[in-house]
Amino acid sequence: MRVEAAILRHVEMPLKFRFRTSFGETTTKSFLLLELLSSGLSGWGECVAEEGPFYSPETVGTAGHLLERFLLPLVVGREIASPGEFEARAARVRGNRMAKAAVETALRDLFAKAAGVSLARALGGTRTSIEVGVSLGISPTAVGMVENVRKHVSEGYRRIKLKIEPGTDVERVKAVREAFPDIALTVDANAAYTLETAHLLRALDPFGLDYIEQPLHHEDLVAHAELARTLRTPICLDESIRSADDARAAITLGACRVINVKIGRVGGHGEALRIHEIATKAGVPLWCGGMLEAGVGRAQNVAVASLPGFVKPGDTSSSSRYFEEDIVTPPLEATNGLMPVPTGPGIGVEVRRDVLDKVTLSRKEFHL
Ligand code: NPQ
Ligand code: MG
Repeated sequence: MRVEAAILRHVEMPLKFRFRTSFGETTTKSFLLLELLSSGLSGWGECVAEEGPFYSPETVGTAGHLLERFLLPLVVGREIASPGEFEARAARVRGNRMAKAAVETALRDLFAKAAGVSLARALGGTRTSIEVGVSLGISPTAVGMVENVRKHVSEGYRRIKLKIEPGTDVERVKAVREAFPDIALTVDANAAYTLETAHLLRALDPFGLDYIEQPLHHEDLVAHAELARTLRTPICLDESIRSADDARAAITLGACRVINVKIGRVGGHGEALRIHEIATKAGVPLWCGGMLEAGVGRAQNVAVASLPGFVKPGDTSSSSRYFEEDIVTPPLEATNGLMPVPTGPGIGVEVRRDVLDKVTLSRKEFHL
């Protein structure tokens, strides 16, 4: 097919809550939204890079630069036979995976729409609904944390993940576990610990966590392997896994027993599928992470999470938890911790252009 034009929007949406992690706090979601046009169809990709380089080195600004200068010229005004052909053309661009994923996911949506199939099925997804959990930010008090957990347990979410940082970690986990002895509970450190502070992580072993997510520095697989030998709780890697090669290395080293897949972090669905193959063969369970996505990115997540290797509840909770009004319809909503996988063509949800216009800060069009 021929991609006739691209529209790149910078969008900002207020969040319904303050989200605090070990690396910072946010109250708005700012992101790039890419629309690729071909023969009357629109393919949509949401770039998950944030304003600041704190979760990942990429930002809204760097991704905009990469898209405009290096990535969109690889597709706009050109024939392209498959999303894989974009990956091949973009292979000489190093890193910048979130920027690449914006194009790759938009192409996946476009090709699935052209074929009249859902993106979930085009990727090899088999589930009709996916199990979802929630990721809860660090609250000022243990009591507040327990109340937040209570709310989401009562809504039926299948797993509760607590963001943690050194100092409040053991107290918070202990309080939540005592209030809810039987829930599936995990923690996410976003790389806030070192081997020197790892005794705090070992102190979490008695609480029966399903896993500890990304405890150590994102570039240190060997340290994670070392930590794993002193912990009973499995380690799940998020930031450290940027590619299928990283996944293979981490599994081989014993650095993790669970992997969080984020499409943006790994550069698109193609790389996510390769991680899926490696992890499935190795018996490593996967789940789909989240980046506080609006409707387009959330639908892209639901599609990949419908693959058979995604066996643990992911972070793709209801859109209405995050936003008063989402940019897609129907909104992606979980009931009793189950999110239905859309069956319509492509991502299976429609972009609401009236809502999108209200939250668009700027817009650029690209033609040949
Ligand atoms: C994680 N997400 O798994 C991330 C990190 C994260 C849902 O826990 C703005 C945009 C703020 C994306 C904060 C969840 C963010 C963000 C944290 C992603 O590690
Ligand atoms: Mg994480």
